[in-house]
Order: sequence, then C-alpha cells, then structure tokens
Amino acid sequence: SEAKPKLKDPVTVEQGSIDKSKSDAEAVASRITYHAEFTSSFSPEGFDLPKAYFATAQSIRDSLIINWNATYNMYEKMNVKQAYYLSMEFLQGRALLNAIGNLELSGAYGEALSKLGHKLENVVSQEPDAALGNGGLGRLASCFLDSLATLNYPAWGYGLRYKYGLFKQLITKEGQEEVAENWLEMGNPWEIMRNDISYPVKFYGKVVTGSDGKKRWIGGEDIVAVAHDVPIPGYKTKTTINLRLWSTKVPSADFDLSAFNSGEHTKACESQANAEKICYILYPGDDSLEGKTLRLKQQYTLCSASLQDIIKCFERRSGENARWKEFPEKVAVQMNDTHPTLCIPELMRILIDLKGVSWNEAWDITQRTVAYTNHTVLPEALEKWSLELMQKLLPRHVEIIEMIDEELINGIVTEFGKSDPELLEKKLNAMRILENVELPSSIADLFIKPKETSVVDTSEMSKASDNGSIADEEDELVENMEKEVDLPPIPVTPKLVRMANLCVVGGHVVNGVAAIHSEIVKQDVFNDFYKLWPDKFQNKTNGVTPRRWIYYCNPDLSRIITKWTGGDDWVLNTEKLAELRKFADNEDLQSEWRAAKKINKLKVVSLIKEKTGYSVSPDAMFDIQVKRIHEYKRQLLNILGIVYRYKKMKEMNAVERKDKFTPRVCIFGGKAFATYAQAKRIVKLITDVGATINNDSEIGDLLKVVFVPDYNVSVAELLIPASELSQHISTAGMEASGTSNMKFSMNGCILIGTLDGANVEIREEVGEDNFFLFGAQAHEITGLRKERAEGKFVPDARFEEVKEYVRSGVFGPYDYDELIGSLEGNEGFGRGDYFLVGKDFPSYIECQEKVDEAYRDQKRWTRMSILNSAGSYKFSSDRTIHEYARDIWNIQPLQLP
Ligand code: B1H
Repeated sequence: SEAKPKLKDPVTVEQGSIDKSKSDAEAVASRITYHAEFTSSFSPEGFDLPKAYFATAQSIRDSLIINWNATYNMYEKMNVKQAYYLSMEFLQGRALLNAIGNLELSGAYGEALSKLGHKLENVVSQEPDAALGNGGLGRLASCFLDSLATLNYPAWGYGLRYKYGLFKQLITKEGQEEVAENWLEMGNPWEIMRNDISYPVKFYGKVVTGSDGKKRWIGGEDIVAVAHDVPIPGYKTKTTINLRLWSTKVPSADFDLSAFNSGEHTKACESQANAEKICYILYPGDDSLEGKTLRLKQQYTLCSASLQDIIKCFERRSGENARWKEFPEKVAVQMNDTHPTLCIPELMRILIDLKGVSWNEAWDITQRTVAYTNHTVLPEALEKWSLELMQKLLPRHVEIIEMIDEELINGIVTEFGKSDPELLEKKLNAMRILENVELPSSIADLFIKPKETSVVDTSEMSKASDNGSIADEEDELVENMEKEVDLPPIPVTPKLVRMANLCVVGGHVVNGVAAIHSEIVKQDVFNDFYKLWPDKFQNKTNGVTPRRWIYYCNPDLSRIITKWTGGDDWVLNTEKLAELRKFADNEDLQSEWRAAKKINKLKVVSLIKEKTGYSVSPDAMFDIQVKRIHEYKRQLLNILGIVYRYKKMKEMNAVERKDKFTPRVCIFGGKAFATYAQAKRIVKLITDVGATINNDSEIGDLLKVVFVPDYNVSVAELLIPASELSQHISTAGMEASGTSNMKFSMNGCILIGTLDGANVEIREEVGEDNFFLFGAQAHEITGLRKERAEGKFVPDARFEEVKEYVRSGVFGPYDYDELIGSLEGNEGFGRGDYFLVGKDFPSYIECQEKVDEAYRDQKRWTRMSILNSAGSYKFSSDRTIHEYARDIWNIQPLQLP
C-alpha cells in the first residue's frame, strides 16, 4: 500500500507522461486503443480515420495534461512574474503533429498507428484547423505561444472560444462564397472545459454612488464566461503553457422556466441565446448597431473574464501578503492590437470599485501592467467606438475613460502651456482619447472658435454610426436645408472613443511589429505622443515558429538542414541556419535542395488537382501569393501582371514565347472579408483569368493561374514548402510587417516585394541579390498620391493596355468596371488608384522579367534559395519573444526539473 499513490497526491510527470524507456510503439498503441474504447465519442465497431484521430489526440492529451499540471503547479509555488497575452484571435491550425513532435514521440506514434492500420500523416490530416483568427495577427499570437512554451517563459494566452471558426471559403462561378466553419462539430479533443472556473460579466445597467462615496455598477445584463484550457506544449521541454479561451452562457438561475412551461419557448431561451451568441463568430459584421454591440461585448468579455482570472491568481499566489502595488511585479498584460483595450478601464474599475485602491495608485498599477502592440497604421483600421454605445453598454468604464481623458488634457496643457492656443488645440485634437467631445470650459475658453463649417466625413460616419443618432442628425440636416437654403451646414460630429490613444496613454510600452512600421508609428501615427514620451516606443520585429514553419511542415528540407549544419539544434537555435551559407554553391547540397523542393511541389500539384481540377506541371516555377485579400496587399497588381504576361504571350509565336518566358504556376489563396466588395471582385478576376488561361491550349504549361480555395494554416503548411517565388507587394508603408514573408524565406523561397514591413529586414538579412525589389518607397507615397490628385501622373502605356484588355471581355462577361475604375481618376480613398498599382506596375513587370531570367539558371536560383533559408534566422519568434520578455514584460524563464 506504501507504493500506491494516495488519491489526493497529484500525478507526477514521471507517472503520467509516456516513459521514454517504454515509449515504444506498443505502449503508444495500447494508449490509443484504450482511448478508442473508453473515451471515444464514436461507435464501438471499427477504427476508421476519424476515430483514430480522436483516440490518438486523446492519448497525447494525457501527456499534455500531466505536463500542463506540473507547469501550473510550479508557477503557483514559485509565484514568479507571468505574462498574459490577450488577443481576439489565435490562429492555431492543427495541433496533433506539433504535440507528438514536441514530445519527441513521432517515431513511436508512427509505428503504433501503422500497427493499428493507419499512416500517421493520414491521421494527422483528419484534424480540422482551429481557425479562431483571420490572418497574420492571429497567427502571430499562436507562434508566440509556441515560443513562450519552448523557451520556458511563464506566460498564458487569453482569447475567446468561437463556436464557428473563420468562414470556409468556397470558390464558385460567382466568386467567393462563405459557409460557416463548424470546427467543433465532432468535438475538440484538445480543450479541457473548466466548469469550476467561470466569472460574471456585466453589460448595461447604471452607476450609483453609495453612501460611502463609492461607485457601484448595478443592474443590467449578466452573463457568465467559462474557461476552456488548451495545453500548449513547448518543443523538447516539459513546459506546457495554457491558452485559456472563454465561452459565454447565462447564469444558470436565469432560465425562465415559467415562460417555457407556458409555451413561450423562444422568450424563455432568449437570454441564453443572447449570452451564447457573444462567442459565435470572430468579427461579426458590424454595419448594424446589433453587430457593433456584439463586437464590443466580445471585447469586454475577453478583458473582463481574463482580468478577473489574472487578479484571482495574483491574490491566491500572494496569499495574505498581496499588496496591489506589487501587481505589476507579478503580472504583465500584452494587448494584441486595440481589441483588448478595455483592459485598461476594467483593471481601473476592479482596483478602485472592488478592491478599494485609490485612483492614483490604480492608474500607476494599470500603466505598469499593460502594454500595447500596434499592428496597423491604416487609419480605417484604428478602432474608434461610439461613445454613446459604450456609455450604454459599459457606463462605469466610460466614466473612467472620461477621467483618463481629463487627466490627459491637463497633462497636455501643462506640457504645452496656454500661450500658443493654436498649438495647444492641435495637440489636444491629435492626442485626446475622446473625439468630438467638448473640452472642460476652463480650457475651451482659450480657443476663440470661428463659426463651425466643418464638412462631414462620411467614411468615418459609416464606421462610427451606432444607434441611428447620426442618421437622425442627417435627416435633420436635410430638413433644415430644405427649409432655409442659407443655413450653413450643421457639423455632424459623432462622439468617439479612440482606442489606440487610450492604449498609448494607459500602457507603459507601445510597440510596432517591424522596424519600418515602428518608425511610422513614432514619426507619423503617434508622433505627438512619441515626442512627449519617446521612451515608451519600441520595435519588436515579428517572427514565426521554426517548429511549425520548417521542421514539421517541411521534413525533407529539415533533414537536409540537419545534415549540412551538423545536427538538429537549428530548430531551437535558428542562428545555426547561417551555416548553410558556406555551402550555397555546393553541388551536392544544391541537388538535395532541389529534390526536396520537387517533393513538396508534387504534393501541391495533387492539392491543386483536388481543390480546383486544374493540372499543373511540377517543373514550372511555383509563384505564390497567399494572404488576406486586401487592396493594399495588391493582389490586383499581381493578376494584372499575369494578364500582361498572357497578352504578350498571345502576341508571340510558340518559339518566341518559350524563349522569353519561364513556365510558371501562379498560385493565389486568401479570404476576402465577407462584406468587402472590392476584395471579392479581385477574387473573381483571378478565377476568371485562370479559367481563360488554363484552358488555352496554345499556352499550355507556360502559364497557369490557380486560386486555391479556403486558404488556412494547413494549406499554408503545404504551399509554403513548395514555393519558389512569393509575392509581398503591398503599397510601401501599408503592411505593418507581414509574417508569411518570413515563412517563405525560411523554406528557401525567393521574395519579390516592395520595401515594406518586414521585407526590408528580410532583404537586409538574406542579401540584396537574393530578393527581387521593385516599387515606390514609403517616404514617396504621400507625394505620389498628391501628384495623382493634381492630375500630373502619366500612366505607363503597358498599364493602360492591360486595363483595356481586362475590359475587353477576354476573361468573361463579368463587369470589371468598378474594379478597374478604382485604378483611375483622381479621387479619394479606394479610388484614384489610392494603392498606386499603376505607379508600381512598370517596375513590377520589369522585375518579373528579372525573375524569369534568374530561374532559367537553376544553379543561381538554388544558391539564392539556400541563402534565403540561411539568412532567415532572425525571423524566429523565439528571438521576438526573448525581446518582449526582456524589454517589455520583464519575465524570466522557469523550467521544470
Ligand atoms: C494586422 C490587423 C487586423 N494588423 C483588425 N491589423 C482586424 C486589424 O477585423 N479586424 O478588426 C483584423 C486584423 N491585422 C496584421 O498583423 C498586419 O496587417 C500584418 O502586417 C502583421 O504582420 C500582422 C502581425 O503583426
């Protein structure tokens, strides 16, 4: 009985994880069959692939739970400072192969499954992608979790458990269609639902002041957020950190039993449905007031539940010694973009209203705890919430935000004095958190106002309009104008909360995500703040995990790297990749390198056949652009370049064509936001161009154009290893960083791109000769737009020719006027070629000619390819995470013995 563990003893890592000495295929197989029988949600007979996937995942989950518990217990005991990464998006992709690999059990699992009649790779591909994100921002969060666990940093992620992942994209004759992605339909073997970890979250209601002078937020709508934990295993370490995702429900007492019994079923279920829909989908459409309200509820749920959890943990770990001013010594909260900005007023509210901390101390604690990462400088993407909506939904938070704004105003007045009212007004307008909200009269009196005649900015209005108040004001405006023709226009000025300004003011660090982007953040977007608080601003160039993005997705290349760098330690120390440089011209390495690429290309040939029906040649150059479809990312430039190429081919005879052009398969992938009409037209054009070119027997394998539907992490894991050229061609200054550029480069793909985002640093690292550069630079863009607006821009004849060709109907009857028209004229945003496709077109197609030439010399190309992998080591998210840990969070690694 001595040897038997008592029930209350926690299972140790040694007891629970698969013991290395016994981790042979048999031990693994017996675990899998155990789960197939006892924890499976499948019928008893048979062991087909879906069941094999679940049983396999559950068997590895056991090991993850053991390691999770051990890691958690260590953090509890050691009470070290922990970082919390709050994000509306986590684009995790599949987990099984990653978990098996990180626990170094690939061999055992491969063998065990083959004994059970399956191939590991087939089992792995059963897993649906966890697509709780839409693009780079969410995938970055997932790469960060991988690095945090691998590097043994005490850290957790917090997000929402969306019932439906990012929509599934169908490509039909009409273009893109969206279908709900029910990723949880078959159950999710990775999550552990914590029924005992839930927090109340409140909306609406009102603020009252008690007899003690304390504010209390009462009434309103109450929901509950419930924790679901997803273990995140590090690579070759026991550290297993946590991604805690919240789902929402009503407090159980809220079910209206009597309404249900009296037949009012819908009414009885209403509050349930209301609460649950918060976690239905990521980024619900927000054109309606309901949509906006739901998005704000999502953001607040994430912030409130996570902070309550973090605070509870702080109190528990600190015990009786808990002192609030030490909170920032135990907790670092990172806000992934502005979506979790409500952390700031929520932490203030909890500290002041619930914990009795004074305003000044709460402000000091909040500022020292939170930090903000900016991911975009596009003005329309910098979130602004209607003050009116926020006031209704979160009345106490608005009081706090108003206080913060007032203190900021006072600070600005102190800083700049009252002697130059014009300068002061400029600063206040740029820096205030509240927009279009009156200044305190003592300050407003400084400015003698000329009569208001400001023009209404309709684009801003459509984003900011919330509950019809703007429409009402507009109606009133029209009515007034009809009555009295001479009336000056009444300014329509919705009151707004600028979330980014709140983040800059409320956090201790603001960081951009690539060197050039961080400069734009400092010199342009937040320049007034930068001048005031230069030390607050930092750069943290993004990175990607080399585990998922080379080691697991490209096993053939990985074996070669391991062989030529003398071991597999490059997976943890990517600097070792640089050792490939000295072999860049070695013929043996070159031929192995090309063979690996060929194997990966063959996989993509099958993928393309399966998903699109098109047959493509594995001997042609694979030229890939995969990312969200957006005008600034300029898929339009790419497809117009292809159209130009096709037109030139058609003008030549077969011999000339073969002489001039290198055979290419041009691959596109990416989703357009469901309501982004222009992006959807771009998808339609790509597929129409593909349909014409791919069926043109004269052209054959010289040019193919395919749109791979439903681009996601798993599709990326196939495409990136097979890529030879990839396109990162955004209008300079508009792509904050990009992260696929890093993944492509690591996998020996050569980039064609503008000097934008992380391209700038990639080019520096891999060498100018190994990067195809074209296009205008960021500092020229404003001037170029001005030149256009003044009608001084003369488009290149080749650009005119290509637009005309599309309009001529060669690619089908679809009316492309609105798309092509956006590249013409001289007007505002999205029109008058705002993204400068026409300006960059000549340098782009000339650069593509250089690509053709380089590819013809396969030795030269392979050298460039090797030098890309070798030079990509800086872009490991391990490097990025070390920098965040050191410069922002001040956390130290802590490893299980
Ligand atoms: C990035 C977003 C984003 N920046 C709002 N901003 C969204 C903002 O639907 N929304 O509300 C969705 C996404 N995503 C990306 O972040 C940048 O464009 C990339 O350049 C960058 O690499 C990535 C990670 O930093």
